[in-house]
Amino acid sequence: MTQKTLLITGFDPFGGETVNPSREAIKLLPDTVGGYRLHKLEIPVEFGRGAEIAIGAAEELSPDAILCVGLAGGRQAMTPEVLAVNIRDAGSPDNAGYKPSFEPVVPGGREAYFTTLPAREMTAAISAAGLPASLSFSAGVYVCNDLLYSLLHRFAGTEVRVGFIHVPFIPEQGKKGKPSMPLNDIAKGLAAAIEAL
Ligand code: PCA
Repeated sequence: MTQKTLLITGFDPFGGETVNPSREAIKLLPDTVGGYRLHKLEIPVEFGRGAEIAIGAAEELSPDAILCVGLAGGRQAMTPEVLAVNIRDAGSPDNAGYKPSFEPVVPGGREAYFTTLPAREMTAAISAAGLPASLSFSAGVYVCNDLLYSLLHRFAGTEVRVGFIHVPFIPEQGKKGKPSMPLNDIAKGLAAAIEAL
């Protein structure tokens, strides 16, 4: 069996936090999962530049698939994303201080793209691993959506499949009253999702 390649990305901390569970969780994954050789990449929480770094790495690596992971604080489950929209709108500035207000990700680009990874199967696989999962129909309009839209736009019509999973806070972030998931469980859920690709 030939081994496939997966580019998997996690984000830097943002919004005053000191950790981002997405970045920590991908560090815990082994180098090979479900027939995929993993290539891990850390992405800055910056509109445009985050996507450029991911696209540059993908053009060099020619992966079979790209799976991006980000934090969605407040969600209580791991949520594979169904679509990305051509909107940038930030409630607070990104890590470069940029705070767009209803701008396109790609001027003239189509309104939205569906993910090209099997989001429903990934959701089912995470659930089957005994972890909370649900399908999400909005990746928001912040940097995570910017990254997903940009990658889907760049690799549209190619064989490179692209998807995204938002993950909850981890308990160490100390968000009282907000749902969280242990970091190990997030990593286990990601591994289950990759096995479903
Ligand atoms: N979550 C943010 C950006 C980086 C991250 O981990 C988002 O959902 O857009």
